[in-house]
Amino acid sequence: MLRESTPVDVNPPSLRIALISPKGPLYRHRGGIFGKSLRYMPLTLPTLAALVPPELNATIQCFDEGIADVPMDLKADLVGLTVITGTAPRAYALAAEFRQRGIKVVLGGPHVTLLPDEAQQHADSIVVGYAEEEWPRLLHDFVAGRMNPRYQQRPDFELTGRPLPDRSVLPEKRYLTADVFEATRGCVHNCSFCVVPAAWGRKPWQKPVEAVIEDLIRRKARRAIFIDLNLISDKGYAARLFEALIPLKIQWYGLATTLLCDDIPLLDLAAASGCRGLLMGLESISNTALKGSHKAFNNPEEYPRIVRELHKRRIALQGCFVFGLDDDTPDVFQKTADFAVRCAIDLPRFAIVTPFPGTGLYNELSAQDRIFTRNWELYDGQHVVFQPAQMTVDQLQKGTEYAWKYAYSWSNIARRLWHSPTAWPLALTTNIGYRYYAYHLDRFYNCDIPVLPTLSKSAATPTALPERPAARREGCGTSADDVLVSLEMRDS
Ligand code: B12
Ligand code: SF4
Repeated sequence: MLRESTPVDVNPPSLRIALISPKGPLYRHRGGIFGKSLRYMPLTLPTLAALVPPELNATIQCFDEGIADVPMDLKADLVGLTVITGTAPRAYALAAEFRQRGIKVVLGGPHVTLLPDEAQQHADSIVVGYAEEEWPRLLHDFVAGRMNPRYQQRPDFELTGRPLPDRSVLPEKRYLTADVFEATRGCVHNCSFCVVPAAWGRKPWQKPVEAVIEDLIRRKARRAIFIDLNLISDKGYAARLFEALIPLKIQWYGLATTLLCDDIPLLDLAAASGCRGLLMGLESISNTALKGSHKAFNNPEEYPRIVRELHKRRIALQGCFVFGLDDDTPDVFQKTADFAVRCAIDLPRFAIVTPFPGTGLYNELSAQDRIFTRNWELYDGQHVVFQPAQMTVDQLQKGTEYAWKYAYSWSNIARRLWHSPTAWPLALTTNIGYRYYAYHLDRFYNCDIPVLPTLSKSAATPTALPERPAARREGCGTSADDVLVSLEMRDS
């Protein structure tokens, strides 16, 4: 099988596949928040590339629009696009352009899994759910001239026996790190705003621990990022993984729920295995709001202890809060930001709650007719897309901005850092990066990318996009060079 990290013309092989991760307002090579200092290699395209059956003798080109736009003269027999909600307009526009040129288009990813009927209208075929079995099946069918319009993950799907991601399909030098790993998928919880249970159910899938270790050793990784949304979904598996990591003597960063700090032996094991930073979804300091979001296992009274337990073990915390839950009143911003400072959270983050389609929250707000835009580009945790219960759209937007500025004022950075377990220079650099971001939200975040600037105009309006509301800014990100910071996921 031929693999290319940069697109070059080759003699026509039996099958030319192009895999694309389309850009969105946040993740794009110019103007977004993920500059090189924050950009780590995405795993979706390397995972899909590794799944292409060798017997097809395919040429695979991969394009991550976080580092460069897809070239206009792309030549391929089949294009596969990965789609999240925020990138759906761009993905659909690219799909229309390629289809107009006679190239078959396959769509997959979280948004396709959440809204398959919508995605179907923009593709020759879609893959719903995880694609480890269906993508190779689709490719064989394509070559045989009988590709189906839809492939669906089977109920007995497992992550065992899958090939390791092929990171050579992306140019490693364009990323801060390619040492990005995945041990598990899914989550056992059911938080109402979360895409994971909505898209994939509540089963925790696991790669064999040996396969994860093999991947780490093969990469000679010293500092690893685990993208798993909740590494401790299955505590038994987590313990086995952490034990197996100890001999590697690496440092690692990942995501877990606050429940890790209820299990001190597991927390000790995580620390011993090299855990140096965790992202946790604290979400709210209101028990009522947490209960309403089906996340009652978070207890705000415990947050100070959680921070202390982590700091004792030299683990830094990126603590994420969301604003706009129905229990939130206009004083929530000051109270939450104050709380984050008092608790000495290393990196507090504030997002606007987003009702991603398919989630319980979306269904609830939709039934109450409170969603005022379905322009998917705005579904990113940075924009208000629904009518909040106890404040105006503007209060929610501006209040979130205020919380950022408050938490990252010089005096509050100093108060938080006093307790930080991270080496001072790094902790300070990271906080300065966040501070810069907090004070330039408008500049960093806007939806100013044309849906299809590089390709022909004919396909620029394939979707009737809904209106863009005036209220749009905010963001969460930084230019600081810290892998923990780059864990930009909103979960756990
Ligand atoms: C790593 C990650 C990132 C990274 C890298 C993103 C990237 N381009 O890969 C960064 C930090 C940049 C990022 C940013 C954001 N992310 Co993100 N991210 C993830 C995360 C944790 C892992 C993705 C991953 O690599 N998974 C491993 C691969 C192997 O799995 P996969 O992508 O699902 O692919 C499998 C299938 O879906 C399918 N598949 C996927 N694509 C395709 C395409 C084809 C053709 C086929 C056949 C199959 C297929 O096959 C694969 C193998 O089974 C996911 C959560 C999750 N677990 O999915 C969130 C997630 C994708 N992110 C999410 C969000 C909201 C964001 C942000 C908006 C957050 C923010 N406010 O900053 C930004 C937006 C970025 C953008 N593109 O505009 C949401 C998306 C929700 C939605 N409906 O849109 C998710 C699902 C998290 C969540 N629970 O809310 N993210
Ligand atoms: S928010 Fe976190 S804990 Fe809740 S379902 Fe999603 S991944 Fe699981």
